[in-house]
Amino acid sequence: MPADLSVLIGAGLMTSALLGLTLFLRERALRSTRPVPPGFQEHINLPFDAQWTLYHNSFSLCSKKIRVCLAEYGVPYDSIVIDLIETGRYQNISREFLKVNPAATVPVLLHNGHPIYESHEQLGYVASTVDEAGLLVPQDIQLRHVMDAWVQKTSLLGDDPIDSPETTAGNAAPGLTIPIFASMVAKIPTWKIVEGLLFHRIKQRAAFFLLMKLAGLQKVLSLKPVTGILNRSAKAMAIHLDDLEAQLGSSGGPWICGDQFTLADVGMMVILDRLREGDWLELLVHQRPVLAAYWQKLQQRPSYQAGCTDFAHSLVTEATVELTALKQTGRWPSESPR
Ligand SMILES: N[C@@H](CCC(=O)N[C@@H](CS)C(=O)NCC(=O)O)C(=O)O
Repeated sequence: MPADLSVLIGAGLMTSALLGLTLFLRERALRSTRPVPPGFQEHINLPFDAQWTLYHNSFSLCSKKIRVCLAEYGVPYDSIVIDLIETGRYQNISREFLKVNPAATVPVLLHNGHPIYESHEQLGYVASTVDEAGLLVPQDIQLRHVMDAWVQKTSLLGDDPIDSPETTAGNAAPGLTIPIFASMVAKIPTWKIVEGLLFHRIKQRAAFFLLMKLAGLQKVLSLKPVTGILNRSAKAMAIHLDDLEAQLGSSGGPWICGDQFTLADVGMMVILDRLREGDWLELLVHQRPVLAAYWQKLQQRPSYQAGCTDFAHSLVTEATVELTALKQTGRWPSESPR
């Protein structure tokens, strides 16, 4: 090859690489992410058409919680569905959504254009705004403390959802969701997951999804670190559910605070629904009779349909079928987490 041609090719490659890097850095700057403070953000004004706007995902646990809450109150809202990687694409790290939540998570509730971050904060905010009559919030101060404690116990707290399942039942749920994630992500193209590695604030989340995609469901379920997380999360969840069984017994039921359905039951409903989706009910719920009866009653509430089943995602439905089949053929779980 003539010397001046190879110089030309080299220069062309260098220019393309520099152009690629510039475009990547520009895009990364436009999609910069950061943690956000919890609660109502009075100083932030976002475009809105209705008094309440909900940015949410059909599968996300925290999104279900606020949908159920709004349904209980009969509060109408503008619904904006945001995809997460498990439901098809990283829409939560798009430039548009990062203007709504620079932390790149759902749900985000807007009240007259002001965002409220963190789903447990959203429950409290909605109640304090629309619930003068105390429909979902006990008037009795002792019961109010019980409710607050259980809203906390059903919350998903912190940045690493898998790290501390002992903290709350909400934090024990993501670990138990891994099998569903693995099944869902098998149907998502790899390049879409790689987008998360480039732009997601928490790279290990994207890296974990890529690992699940590359390994496949059955392999994922046999990996030692994964079985470790599953066992630890299931053990922690079993303890949270023992507490709940005891609370339902001492309150006299049918709800956590006795005869009043409260925000605490909203939080618990979606966790139990997650256990249904992951085919964990037999192991964790059916053997606790009071809890099993409670779960039956929860499913009869119209808000369960409005917040959970009306949003059933086909990839989740398929995942549940797949996991049930794996269990029935004895291929999973290899050991009982209890
Ligand atoms: N503590 C937050 C948790 C928010 C959160 O982590 N949401 C998940 C779905 S449940 C999410 O948006 N994940 C997207 C991602 O990490 O890419 C809350 O309660 O709102």
